[in-house]
Amino acid sequence: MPDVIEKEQYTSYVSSVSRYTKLLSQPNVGLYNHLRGITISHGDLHSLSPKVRTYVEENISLCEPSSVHICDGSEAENSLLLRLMLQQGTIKPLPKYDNCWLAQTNPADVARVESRTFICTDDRHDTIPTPKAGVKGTLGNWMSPEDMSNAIRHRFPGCMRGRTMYVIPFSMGPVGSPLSKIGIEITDSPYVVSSMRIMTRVGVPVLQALAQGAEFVKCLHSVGSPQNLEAVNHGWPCDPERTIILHRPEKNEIVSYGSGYGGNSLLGKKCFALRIGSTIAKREGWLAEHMLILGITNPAGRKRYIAAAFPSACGKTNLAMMCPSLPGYKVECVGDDIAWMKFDSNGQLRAINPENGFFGVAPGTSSKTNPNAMKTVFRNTLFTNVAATSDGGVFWEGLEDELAPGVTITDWQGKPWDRSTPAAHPNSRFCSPASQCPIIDPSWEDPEGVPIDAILFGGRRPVGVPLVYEAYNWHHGVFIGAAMRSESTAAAEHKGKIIMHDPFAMRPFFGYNFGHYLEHWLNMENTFGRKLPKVFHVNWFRKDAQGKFLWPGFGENSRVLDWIFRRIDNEEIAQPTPVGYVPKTDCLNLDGLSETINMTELFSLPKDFWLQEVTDIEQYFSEQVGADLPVAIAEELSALRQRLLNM
Ligand code: OXD
Ligand code: MN
Repeated sequence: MPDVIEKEQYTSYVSSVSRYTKLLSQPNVGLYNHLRGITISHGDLHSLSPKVRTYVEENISLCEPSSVHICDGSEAENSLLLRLMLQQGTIKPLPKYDNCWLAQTNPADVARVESRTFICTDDRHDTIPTPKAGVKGTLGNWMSPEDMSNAIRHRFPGCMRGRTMYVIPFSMGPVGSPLSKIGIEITDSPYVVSSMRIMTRVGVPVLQALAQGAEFVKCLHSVGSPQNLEAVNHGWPCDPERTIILHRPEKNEIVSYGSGYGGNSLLGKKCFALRIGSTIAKREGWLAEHMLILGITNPAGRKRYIAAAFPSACGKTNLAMMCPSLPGYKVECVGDDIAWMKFDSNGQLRAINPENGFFGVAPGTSSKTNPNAMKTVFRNTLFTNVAATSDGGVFWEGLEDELAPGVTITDWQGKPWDRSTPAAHPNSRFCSPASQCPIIDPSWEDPEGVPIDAILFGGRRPVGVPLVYEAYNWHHGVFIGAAMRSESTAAAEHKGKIIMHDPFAMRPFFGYNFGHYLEHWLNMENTFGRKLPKVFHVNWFRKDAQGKFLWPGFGENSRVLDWIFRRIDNEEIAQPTPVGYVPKTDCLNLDGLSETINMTELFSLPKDFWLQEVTDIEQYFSEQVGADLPVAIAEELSALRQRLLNM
């Protein structure tokens, strides 16, 4: 799709960006570069560090764009991109709000595509454990570097012909933090540039760090040039039939082709911060995890930070932005999806949120479930695949009570909504700056990170799994993470509601062999003087025999956080069970709760269920992890079975 922004708009934009021009002299702006007659429409290739320049030039040669735009992350640049996307039909304005936009994707490009996501290493075993003969591995997909090169050769040559290549310098984490890392994303999608500007820190300080020789992760993305032209609809170019997402940990390199959907195209997020991030973390001795980070202050004014891993679309954003119902408690949000955590020299685990925004699931978000998200997302937000209202706003399932009277709804595919199908796609998203969250934590950008005192694992478990339990020790905690299971959701391409194993909520995001990942976690306790966080498992989703939730969830989850807070302080409010410590009778604060809770059912441990759970986990470990399962984890499983048998 050709770019049709007027030349004058570019010229006035470029001349308006004075702070930027200090860094990047402009001899090439509007002129032809020696590389295949490419126009450098913004920025100066020659001012880039040699390493960055080589990377960019190699990809210019490969993708053959007609022009190159080196991004500065400025407002002016973003306005230009928004105008371009409006012209191309990628976005529509949402006049009801301030600077909000709606993108509707090709219906074939709505979620992450795990089956087309690969980690590329010389040795397959570095990437995935060997599954049992005849069993399909589910802990990632491996590809050889040769096949990766072939996959690139079959897709990328000339894929940006007639279009602009954007070069996005970005930082995961506050620029300059010892915990942060830099990336460069090359893309042909203005939607990706605008979204990356929200989700990461883009711009001049990153270019300056690069000019001083900072290392960077290479991220190449193209929406592709579909062979089937019908795949280009509504201004959403993509190539679903040939979509592929490749990671080469050895070279800190990501290559993504064919999809514009965020999880596949905003390469700082899942591809860098989790997959490549976890491999860097393994090498450097830290943890890159699929976790929210929240700060919680108790009525006495003491503050603690907690990280929590739940699978995609299981309420991480809701918990991270919770309004506690328990009087005197305050929750503040550091991040809702990813945590990079490292022990400091005092043995304290510290975490940063490497992201700069929220790419949250819209359906289910409402003033009832997440008032803080509702106060975050109606400014400076790029919505994707939500429904539109006739008064210039958005709609999704869960907002029924907040609809202005008389408005009509257009569904996520642009058709009048007839209520027979969801108005918004179940994986529709908001992409909003984190700084807009009314409860953003004052330390959310602290370069040292925040101190983590507890790690929570959890998922959607309608049956058998109690509201909360605490691990006996670090090994037991790692086992609980390894044994995590959850009902499937819409964030990936899976169909139906099945209970899936999702260890550490990382199953789609491991950058290396899960068995080695478990060793890495277990080894965290091997350095003298470390203060290991306590580990818990939570489940807000248990149902009774009639299918009704046993626990009200949302703000009431503060009661569980209160118990966890007090356990961090070693209060004697826990009793042992076969699965771990649970609250002693009357030690979970239910004061003021309007509904009656069936605590016996909520905390019951049906023996048959749990013995079956142990059998399922054992089968999973043996089929999927095999010889790579650390002995310590197998021992934890046996110990759990023994405790259940003695129950
Ligand atoms: C996400 C996901 O988008 O986990 O955060 O899929
Ligand atoms: Mn996620």
